[in-house]
Amino acid sequence: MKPVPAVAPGSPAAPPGGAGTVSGRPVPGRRTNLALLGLLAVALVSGGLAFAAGTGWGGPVVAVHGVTGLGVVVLSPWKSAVARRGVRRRGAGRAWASLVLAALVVLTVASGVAHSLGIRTLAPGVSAMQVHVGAALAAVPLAGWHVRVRPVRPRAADVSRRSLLRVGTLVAGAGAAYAGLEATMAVAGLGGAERRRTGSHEQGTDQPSAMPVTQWLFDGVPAVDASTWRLSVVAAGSRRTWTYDELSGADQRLRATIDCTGGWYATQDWSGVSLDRLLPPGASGRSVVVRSRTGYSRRFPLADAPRLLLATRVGGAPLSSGHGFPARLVAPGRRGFWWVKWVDRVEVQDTPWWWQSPFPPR
Ligand code: HEM
Ligand SMILES: Nc1nc2c(c(=O)[nH]1)N[C@H]1C(S)=C(S)[C@@H](COP(=O)(O)O)O[C@H]1N2
Ligand SMILES: [Mo]
Repeated sequence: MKPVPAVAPGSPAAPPGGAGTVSGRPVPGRRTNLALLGLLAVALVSGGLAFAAGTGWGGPVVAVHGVTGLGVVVLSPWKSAVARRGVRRRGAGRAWASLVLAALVVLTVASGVAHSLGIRTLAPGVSAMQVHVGAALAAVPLAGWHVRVRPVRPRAADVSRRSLLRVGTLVAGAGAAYAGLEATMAVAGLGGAERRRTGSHEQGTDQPSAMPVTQWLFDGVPAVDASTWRLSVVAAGSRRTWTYDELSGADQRLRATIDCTGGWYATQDWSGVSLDRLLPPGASGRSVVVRSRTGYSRRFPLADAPRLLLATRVGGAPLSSGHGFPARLVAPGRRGFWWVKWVDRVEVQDTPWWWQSPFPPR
């Protein structure tokens, strides 16, 4: 056993500003840990909601996400003091899993800020947003374990006026960091200033070929032969099929913005036919499933059918294979993963629209 130097916390021998103190003051570990846990939980939930949100409530959710995420940075001097104290007591060998957790949280925050600043690609084919979400999700089981072995116990006294003031100070600090970052981006003319309220950056508006070809997870681009392709519309116990020529004659136009959770958006002029016009008159049910020939699908409220466009053209020209030829859904106000590509089937069902995985499983 190695002799451990006996330095009592707070004793004159403890270095000012060293482990266990911030600005020479001892750090109350329990409250720091509790605050960090709260921030991480809110950041995780708001991040997930930001992915699900369209344009309506997306703005406030993304702002809450940014503020809590930066709150982690504001709290980090205190947390690192607590952590260094723990490592000193127990030794780094027993803290490795906690150190991996810390590294993942640092990576999550750094890649989130990088994305916001407009640094969107971290390595060839690896976006900042992919790293951001990947690191955050990888941190979840480790954080669960961390809290299990070192439980943070809230106490009744935690809801005192004093601690409310502390939380207020923390939120104000995080809010200032958020506002400061936004202002810096605007002043420095950095890419992040033109972000949409979902946090996405503009890419390829009115230039469909400049718009990224994006798959949710595992889909590949199928080669579809327009002459043999058929769209099946199933409703009210009947099935009707449409050929490409029948469908591409339709010319309902819609200018709409696709906003991918990968962090980009583009506004285009789409044309095609709205789903309600494809359905037989009087088709009843609760939801309409729009399915890709790849098997990818999303379910929508039937009442939305008039506002969902099955597009065959974008910017006046037929869709490219990557963007969904021969037909893809245009779902205004919804995130990109709802915009099903290579559609070959539309079916009205009695199942409620929310009876599906919140994010596509494939
Ligand atoms: C505990 C986990 C997380 C932390 C600590 C965190 C932290 C952050 C931070 C600091 C930013 C930069 C904010 C800014 O500069 O304005 C950010 C941005 C972002 N994060 Fe997270 N995040 C977490 C999890 C997630 C998850 C799970 C998702 C999605 C599923 C997500 C989605 C986003 C998005 C879309 C942005 C861009 C927002 C913008 O540009 O304003 N985050 N995050
Ligand atoms: N069949 C199918 N449709 C899909 C996807 C997919 O993986 N498979 N990805 C969705 C996602 S996440 C986005 S952002 C848009 C991207 O459309 P684009 O490739 O035309 O830009 O398509 C959506 N439609
Ligand atoms: Mo996407």
